[in-house]
Amino acid sequence: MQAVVLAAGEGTRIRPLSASVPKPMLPVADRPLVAHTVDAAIAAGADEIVLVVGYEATTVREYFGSSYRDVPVRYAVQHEQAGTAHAVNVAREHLEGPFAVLNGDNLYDPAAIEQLFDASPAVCAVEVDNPRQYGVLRTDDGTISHIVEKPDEPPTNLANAGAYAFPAAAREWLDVATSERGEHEITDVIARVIDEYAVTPVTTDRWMDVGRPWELLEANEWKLGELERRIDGEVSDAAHLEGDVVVEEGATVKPGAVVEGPVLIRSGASVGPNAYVRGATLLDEDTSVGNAVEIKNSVLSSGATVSHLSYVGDSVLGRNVNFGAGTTVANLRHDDGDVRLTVKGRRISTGRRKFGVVVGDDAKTGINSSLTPGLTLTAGATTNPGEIVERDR
Ligand code: TTP
Repeated sequence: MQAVVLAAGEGTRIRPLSASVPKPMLPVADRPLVAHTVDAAIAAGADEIVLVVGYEATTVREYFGSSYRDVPVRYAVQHEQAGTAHAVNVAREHLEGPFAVLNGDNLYDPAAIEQLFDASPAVCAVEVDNPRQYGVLRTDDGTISHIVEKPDEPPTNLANAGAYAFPAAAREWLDVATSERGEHEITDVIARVIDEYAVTPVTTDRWMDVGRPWELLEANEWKLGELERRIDGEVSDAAHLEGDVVVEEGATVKPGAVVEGPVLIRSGASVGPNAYVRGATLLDEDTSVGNAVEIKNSVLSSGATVSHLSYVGDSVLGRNVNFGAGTTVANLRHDDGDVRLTVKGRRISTGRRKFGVVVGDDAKTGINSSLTPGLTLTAGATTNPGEIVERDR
């Protein structure tokens, strides 16, 4: 079966992390988010991957090339984000038989994708507490009888988990009308498939839609939690590694460092003397953690540097970010309330009591900067030495 993977979105809600990297290419453990989706499709038996790309498409093309894990990869370019059905429709010329469609910014349980392929035609479903925010499915006698997008009165709490196995005939049903939201939505394609076929719901317990910065942290918590201890890099005898820690070849851990898994230290990364790194933390390629720095439950994207005597907790740092010595991130509010973050100009709750900061690529902090919980620094932003930074910049 061919698998169409939707990776054309910019990820406006995850700005500034998507300033120059499309959301599907943001790091989740040892690979980009979308590579987890592609890997799940390949493990389920996909014989060809069709990637729908748009925003910053080159990054996606460079990663996957024309063949990935010996499976051919083709590309379809969506020039404007006109909706999920529109995205699949631009891949139409590549489709030759039954096909699957997966969201490139969702994390799936690979076992569920395998079941989905086996049960085709089928739709992946997940039980949620807040069905009003999703496409909601109704089932009768073990098949899906109805799908409705973001209903005021959801018929069930079974949400569409953004993974579908369609019959070949669906290729002709992709050109759907514009919805009330002004998009060509895949929900309307699914509705047609439900009308014409018995469509199986494949329920999954574990699924994530990565839309906002803290969800990238949560995606890493999930995938780093699956690590198994492996030490291929250079670790000092005087360092202490506990639990599921992976040190890739070409990474170094200096004397006195304490690393408590799950932690992934990727190739070219270095953990300085007396540093304390604790889970779930990703130190991506060529990152540098200085002397006596503490990093907790955070993502340091490739090339990021945190200089000596700094603290970073529950935060996401973009590529080549540079924290000056003594930079301290606060990740807890005095009132113990959930930390709020700016998403598309609005302050919204992360739902997390502990959350630090989101820092765009190439931003730099001056020495002894103090950063308050829920702060966003845009790509290339700077702070002054000794500054207390309470407002986004
Ligand atoms: P969304 O999360 O709705 O859009 P997005 O990824 O651009 O993020 P944001 O809302 O923060 O701007 O998209 C769901 C999936 O479908 C995602 O994998 C991107 C993909 N998509 C396309 O490929 N083309 C489209 O026209 C749309 C709307 C989505």
